[in-house]
Amino acid sequence: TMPFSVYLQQVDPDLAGLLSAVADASVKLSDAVRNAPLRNLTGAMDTTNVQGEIVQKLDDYSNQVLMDYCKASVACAGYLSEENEGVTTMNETGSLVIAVDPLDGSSNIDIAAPIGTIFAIWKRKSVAGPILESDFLQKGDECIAAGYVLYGSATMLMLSVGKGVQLFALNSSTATYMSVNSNVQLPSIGKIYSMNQGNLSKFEQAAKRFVAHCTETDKDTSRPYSIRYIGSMVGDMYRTFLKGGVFLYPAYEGETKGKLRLLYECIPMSFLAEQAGGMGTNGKERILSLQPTGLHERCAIVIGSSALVDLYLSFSK
Ligand code: P6P
Repeated sequence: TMPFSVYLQQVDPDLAGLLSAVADASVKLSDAVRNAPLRNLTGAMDTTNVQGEIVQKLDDYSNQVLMDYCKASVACAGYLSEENEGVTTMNETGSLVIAVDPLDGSSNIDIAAPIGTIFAIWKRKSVAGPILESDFLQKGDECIAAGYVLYGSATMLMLSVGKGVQLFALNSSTATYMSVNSNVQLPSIGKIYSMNQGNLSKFEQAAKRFVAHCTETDKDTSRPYSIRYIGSMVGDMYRTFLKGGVFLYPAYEGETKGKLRLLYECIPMSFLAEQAGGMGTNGKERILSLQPTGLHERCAIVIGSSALVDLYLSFSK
């Protein structure tokens, strides 16, 4: 099968350089995640991030590694991460900006559950020089590439450069990603829903109606569906791409935003979902059409098999 480096030969050189840097960083993170307990990399630091969340040691380490690798990629002009308050200039002559969740699902680090790195890449809007916040406040429809790395039972890289979705598996003995699927298709139907149902009473009405639908007994439509929830978006989304189903973190009643982050969680996952034939919405409209107004802006998300997302949208009317 094709090594990632051969796949990158068909990609625009600037973008290929940055994707190669992110892939190389993820090889390092995969090793760190799997050996964290023995390297004093589990547990929390005595700091909190811009969200007021306690920073896990591995969160900070992952962010540092990704910043180093992006800095070394001359095409990368700017870096945004959940772990950093503002935007960081990388190379003033670079043409690209990257928004990253360095280690999503870090509450799962200490219980050895799947976690991952999520990223989205845009062309900078400013001509050159120090990067600006406005370089990152771009719609998902303007995104030129997005992907994630899952540190699960295997380390998997799923990405798109706008020509469908490709999937690679890490060969840890050669530290090489090898192609395993050149055209990932998110199944249009599914029998799995994925949400923190503990919050159901707080979620908007459409979520309550959707869960009632999923849990109703109806043999003709294979209901009740199954619930699968890891509490780590990358793990829940990887299953959704392969098995179909829908992942939901809806808005609370009376609110429009959800818990997850628009720029470095919801947009990259929605970019991939649409490229794979699925849908990514906030329960009312396409996530890729939303105009971000804040770097760490939150967003509701209902994403996965088009039949299930459409059903949710019908409950939102
Ligand atoms: P809850 C992890 O902290 C995360 O950002 C996503 O990876 C995950 O899907 C979600 O939050 C879990 O949130 O409220 O169910 O614990």
